[in-house]
Amino acid sequence: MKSFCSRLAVLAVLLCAVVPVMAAPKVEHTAKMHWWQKARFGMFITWGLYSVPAGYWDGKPVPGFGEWIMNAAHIGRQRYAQMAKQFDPVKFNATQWVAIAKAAGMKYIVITAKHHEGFCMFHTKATRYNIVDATPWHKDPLALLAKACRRQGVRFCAYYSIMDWHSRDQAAWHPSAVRPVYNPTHLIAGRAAAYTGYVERQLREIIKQYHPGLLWFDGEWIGGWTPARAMQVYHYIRKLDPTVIINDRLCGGVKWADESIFPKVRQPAGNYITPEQHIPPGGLPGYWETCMTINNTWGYKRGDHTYKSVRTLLVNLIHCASGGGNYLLNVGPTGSGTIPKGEVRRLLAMGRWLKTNGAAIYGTHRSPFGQPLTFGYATRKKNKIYLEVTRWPRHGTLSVPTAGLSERIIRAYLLVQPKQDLPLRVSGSKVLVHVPNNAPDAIASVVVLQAAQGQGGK
Ligand code: H79
Repeated sequence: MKSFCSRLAVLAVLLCAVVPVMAAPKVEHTAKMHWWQKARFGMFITWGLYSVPAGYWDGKPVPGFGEWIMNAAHIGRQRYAQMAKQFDPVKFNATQWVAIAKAAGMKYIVITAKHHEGFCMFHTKATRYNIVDATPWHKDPLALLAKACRRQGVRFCAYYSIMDWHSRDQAAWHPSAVRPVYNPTHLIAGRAAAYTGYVERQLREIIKQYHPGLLWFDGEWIGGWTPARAMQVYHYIRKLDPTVIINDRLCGGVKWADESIFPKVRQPAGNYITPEQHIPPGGLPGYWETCMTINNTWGYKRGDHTYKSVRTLLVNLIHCASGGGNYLLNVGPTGSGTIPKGEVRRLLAMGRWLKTNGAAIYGTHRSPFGQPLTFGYATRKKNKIYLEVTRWPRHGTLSVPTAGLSERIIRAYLLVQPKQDLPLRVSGSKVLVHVPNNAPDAIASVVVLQAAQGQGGK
């Protein structure tokens, strides 16, 4: 929507004005990010009114993401809002949702408090357009999930869209009684302060009522959402709770497409960078998290069974960890309140792998090898280097290019057999590890290299 030049201009503004103000003191930032960085794997939950039509409107399938149906099917505000009366997710079970995340090895959940559609999935006094007041269900899923998270030791977090297709303070891109196109909306002249106030009231409720570990903003590209407005909200949040982590999408103008220029900024506008639907091959410097769909939609679409395989999902998680980033994997619960079986099944399979191989993922740092590895990926924790081998060698020798390593490798073993040394020898700039002929795991087997104590590493 914006040209590269105008984005560069925005970046220049950010560098000069926003960055020094937004950047938290280094030590505090590091401490605040600690739980999140260790977590490595989270669950995105995209749930809202759009889960009711589930990708169909007037009996016809609507192309695009399920949660974009209001925009894609050109549904008028009033007609769309009528769906609240049919939203009765009686099968919703917060304990079970959190248990699924936990069994998948996910350490945090991020649920849509309000998506672009503008419907609030929590009890708010700022509008009646919320799940407690406007649906026959009358319950607050965010309250129930926050409680279940606390009980099960999973971090509760919330997603919040700045773009709001229902808001009277925002005008549709193409307002029309018959064929509205909402995206991108713009703030109506003279209403920006009112909308910012609305956002602040809701964030205050979210922070006070549910104590989220992080706020995941989105939809910040709307017209009139200036860096100054974003800053105001940013400081408002920090005053309420300085420990809340904030992603990089609160500030208008900088989009996820700008990763190529982000590394040049010491501190992005927010606490971490959010690539969407792709994994930067060699990772990124600093804090980052790839969010991704498990099929081809975020919000539930009936009949979308285009699920990624367990192998793809696990390799994605490993790929993120090896680049020093998190993987935020999405589920799209149905209008009746269940997480689709095909999604649950895949998550549980990931959890089984993590149960035996989690040491290679949680609390690790990016690969110490300055290059891609032919056999898979690497992560590290202190003096241990984990090799997640997705292409097991056929002839019993794993060849590790150690040229970039400053340390000597003194021992190797399989993560699942920690007491049994694997023979190793140095050959030129490589360490050759003698491994069994058969891979211990069909998808990714972890070989641990132990480096000599006291050298390098974190
Ligand atoms: O919540 C998920 C998405 O709904 C939201 N971000 C993730 C986390 C998101 N908002 N915008 N985008 C993602 C960019 C994608 C825009 C698209 Fe479209 C929506 C592509 C197809 C539908 C609008 C219509 C832009 C292009 C056509």
